[in-house]
Amino acid sequence: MAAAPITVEQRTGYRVITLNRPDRLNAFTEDMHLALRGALDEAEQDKSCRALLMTGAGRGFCAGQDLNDRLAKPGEKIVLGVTLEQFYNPLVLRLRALPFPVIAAVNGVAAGAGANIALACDIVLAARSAKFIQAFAKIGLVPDSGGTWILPRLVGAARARGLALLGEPLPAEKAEAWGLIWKAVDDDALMTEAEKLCIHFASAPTVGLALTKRALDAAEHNDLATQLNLERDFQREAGGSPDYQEGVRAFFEKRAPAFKGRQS
Ligand code: LHQ
Repeated sequence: MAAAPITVEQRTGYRVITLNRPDRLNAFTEDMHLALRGALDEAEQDKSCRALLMTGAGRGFCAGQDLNDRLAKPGEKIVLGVTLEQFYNPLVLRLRALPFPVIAAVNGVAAGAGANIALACDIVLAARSAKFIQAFAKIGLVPDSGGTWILPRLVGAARARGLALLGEPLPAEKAEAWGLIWKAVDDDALMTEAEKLCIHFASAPTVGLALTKRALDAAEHNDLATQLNLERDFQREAGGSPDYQEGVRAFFEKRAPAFKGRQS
């Protein structure tokens, strides 16, 4: 029997999803997409889940689309747009919209859609030996899974163009220096550092953090006046949450807050 394309571990307050096709550097197949979609549904439905950690099994994070799955046989026409519409586009939007922080622990190479799915996560940690490759340029494709949207926003126009048009590997430390990712860490510290973040988020004021994610995404297309109005509305909502009351009380009582997160 073939191994499951992803594994899911439930920890206290968070879940770990591991892409699990190590012999193909965790390249995506339809089965993997469907399994991941199901795992994200379950994480979102579980109100005790307050963070998600995504990583890859073996030496790679994800090599993007499994090219065997999308190879046209003679006389056959493969319409790649359909694959994006059915699988990659909803996945990227879903990761951004999840009501808790999503952490990518990039343990090795992240190429093609694999790189851009990592970059769609809220906080990207990478092992020092990992690299990010906009591999599309090497096979006649266009950066997808949000690559053309997120790259210029993270690293600026000049670097985005260089990365997208050349498809050269960008090592983790340079990715950090360029602002593409949050941090590069020693390989053997990657999972501990990523788990530390999840443990932090597992007792954080999740409702406020979810609103923060939405506000930052909305800021990508709003003008200042619209964004100020959105901040006002979200602050009203956050300010009405039990976690805000608890945060302020704990501050004055000089103790650690006991936030309830999504269950409050
Ligand atoms: C793979 C793959 C792979 C299958 C490594 N597929 N087997 C969306 C919508 C629809 C269609 C098209 O695409 C998209 C989005 C995309 O993601 S397009 C971009 C697809 N990805 C790529 O073009 C990357 C292809 N892979 C590579 O360039 C290299 O494998 C990298 C640079 C990632 C890693 O290089 P190495 O560390 O030297 O490893 P390797 O090349 O030896 O790979 C290990 C094995 O994994 C190998 O199989 P083998 O049987 O020889 O051991 C590869 O064939 C297999 N593999 N990526 N995407």
